[in-house]
Amino acid sequence: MIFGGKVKKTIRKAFEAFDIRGEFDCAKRCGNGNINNTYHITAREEGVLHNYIFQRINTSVFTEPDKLMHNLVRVVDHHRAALAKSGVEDLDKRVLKVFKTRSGEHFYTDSSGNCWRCHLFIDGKTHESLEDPEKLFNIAYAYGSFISNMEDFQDELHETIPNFHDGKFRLRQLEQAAIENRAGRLSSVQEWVDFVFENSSDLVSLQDKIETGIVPLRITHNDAKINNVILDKETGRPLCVIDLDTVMKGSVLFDFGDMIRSAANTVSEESPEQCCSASLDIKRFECLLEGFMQAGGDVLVSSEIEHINQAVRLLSLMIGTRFLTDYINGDVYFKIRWEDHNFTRALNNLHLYASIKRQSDHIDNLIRKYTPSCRLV
Ligand code: GN1
Ligand code: MG
Repeated sequence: MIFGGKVKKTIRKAFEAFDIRGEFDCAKRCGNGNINNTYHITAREEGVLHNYIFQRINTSVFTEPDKLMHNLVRVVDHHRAALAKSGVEDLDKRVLKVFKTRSGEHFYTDSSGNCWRCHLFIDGKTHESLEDPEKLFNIAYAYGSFISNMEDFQDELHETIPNFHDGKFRLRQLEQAAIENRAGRLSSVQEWVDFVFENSSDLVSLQDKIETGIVPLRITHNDAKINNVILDKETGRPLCVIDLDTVMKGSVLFDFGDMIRSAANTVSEESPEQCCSASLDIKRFECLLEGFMQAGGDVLVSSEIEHINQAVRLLSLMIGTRFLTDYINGDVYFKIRWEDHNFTRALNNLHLYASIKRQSDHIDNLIRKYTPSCRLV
């Protein structure tokens, strides 16, 4: 979608605040984020086109954009240095290049209080759903490499969203939403609220393991969805991991689980028609497991490997719970495009969760297949 009028004016103003090349040409909405708004902007300079990504940060969700940008810049600098050291040449395609404003900040606040950031556009392809084994492997390889690259990261990162992947917290949020029933929708979704509570041990147990130190924390991506890896348009090789807003302390299991729930589901999270048939495609699971282990397996410790299966259950149930909670609350967190959108997303992930549970033995066998025997407990 190309914009005119007021939106264009606002974006143009944001563009002019940044220390970047070219004269503003046009802005198109892009990406499918549930939180921030993303625009592809082209600018002209003596017949040459420059391409940028502008994002309006959702400050109801990311309440401290300065801390968010602090994290982002540290993380991209670290990745850039690591890639340069290993001889990678096309660095601007392999890691986000973040621009500053003319006054030297990493984000710009406009007159309405909106926060904007800008980075170089990477010409590649992202996917919402894939069956191609090689591309799935590549996406997982990118996330495995991300974890492995962050192993020697020394800086402290801010917690951009507290309790983000804390299953106990997400359960309490659902409980609170059900008590308040603010949008009057509870009775229509009661059976699914009951479903989450019947399965609540899967929301709680990994968090217990984290709290008792059995499962370690490290720096993780925390939004390892299928569409957050840019692949090369021609070759399908992984170029760049994007959407670094929630890179902070977490468990690698969150990333693995998020990757599986978003990339091995037979139905897209956004699909209203087939959400009841959402299920785990074990073939896609295997490609993803192989790619992730190949790139990141060496840095995983036994207690992480031991809980992979649990993590796959946790992340599908947790996001299903988050969508259900938001639906009951009247859609206050995730952007929606139709009335029952959040319920669709919840149903989709809760059906996926049920399917993951049914295939637990199969999942365990595959985890054993791709884990070096010395790491199995
Ligand atoms: C949100 O906006 P997007 O798609 O990058 C959410 C993730 C969810 C995802 C569900 C900050 O991410 O946690 O997994 O939607 N991000 C935030 O598709 O809440
Ligand atoms: Mg995100």
